[in-house]
Amino acid sequence: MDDTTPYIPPKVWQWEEESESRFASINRPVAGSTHDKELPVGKHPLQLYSLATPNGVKVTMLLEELLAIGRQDAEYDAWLINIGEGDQFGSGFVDINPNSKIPAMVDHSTTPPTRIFESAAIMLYLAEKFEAFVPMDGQERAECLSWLFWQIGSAPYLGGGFGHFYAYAPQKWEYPINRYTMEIKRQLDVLDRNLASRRYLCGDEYNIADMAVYSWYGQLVLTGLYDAKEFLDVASYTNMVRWATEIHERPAVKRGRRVNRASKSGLAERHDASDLDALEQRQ
Ligand SMILES: N[C@@H](CCC(=O)N[C@@H](CS)C(=O)NCC(=O)O)C(=O)O
Repeated sequence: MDDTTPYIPPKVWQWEEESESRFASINRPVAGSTHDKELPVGKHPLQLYSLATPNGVKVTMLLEELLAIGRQDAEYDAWLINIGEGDQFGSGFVDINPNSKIPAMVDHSTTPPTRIFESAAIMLYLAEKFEAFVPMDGQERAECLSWLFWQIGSAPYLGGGFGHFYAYAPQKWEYPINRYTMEIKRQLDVLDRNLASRRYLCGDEYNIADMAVYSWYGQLVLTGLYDAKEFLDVASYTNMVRWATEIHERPAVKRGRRVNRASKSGLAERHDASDLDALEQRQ
């Protein structure tokens, strides 16, 4: 691509395989599987196929929170789906998520087993199954679902928009960076204003909406997702920082963030609570 020549779109777009993008090996304009690969199945009813990105972490946070309140039937196997290697296009994964994105889950406690994809759908499924971390009726439930769906609608501007152009695109282009920075700062202000009078997003109770929003926006302001803390002046969103810090310190959140993370501080796969206990003892 030559930046000095303005791009004139052709009448019909044609796919030219990219070479410069970080995502060149996984970007395709078609759906479906690229190769045959069965998914492994472990000993627990809940089988999670995921990676410790913000979309993956919100589900492992919830599973660890359920275990922390004593729901032993929330024990799960978590298998690593390496999206950089194209595991999301294996036939077994596409069977449980035709959209080829992590996270995806299968609940083998039902006959036939239930497949669930889309992180918020998985969270709602689990929260309803275990009757925890989601209000079951009334205004509280409406508020929780509003913030949960807000996250799903808003985060693509953060990840696919701001994060892509600020951190991953081959060059820093002012137009998209300005456009998405404006939107992300507006979203941070939405959260900050809501949290000015509330301990958690929906009031006094911590629920799946907090987990989902924390995994993107909390990690953005605390851990420096996209290395943009200074650029976005995240410290100025003081209510957000207070809320995110409280969630960040929860033991179950710390455990959930380590699952499906192929690094020294994490576990590529998790098959038992003792896997995380052993990792915590080592560190
Ligand atoms: N709306 C989906 C988004 C999932 C998603 O975008 N997952 C990314 C990782 S964070 C992925 O699997 N990307 C692989 C690809 O695009 O091929 C959800 O919330 O589950």
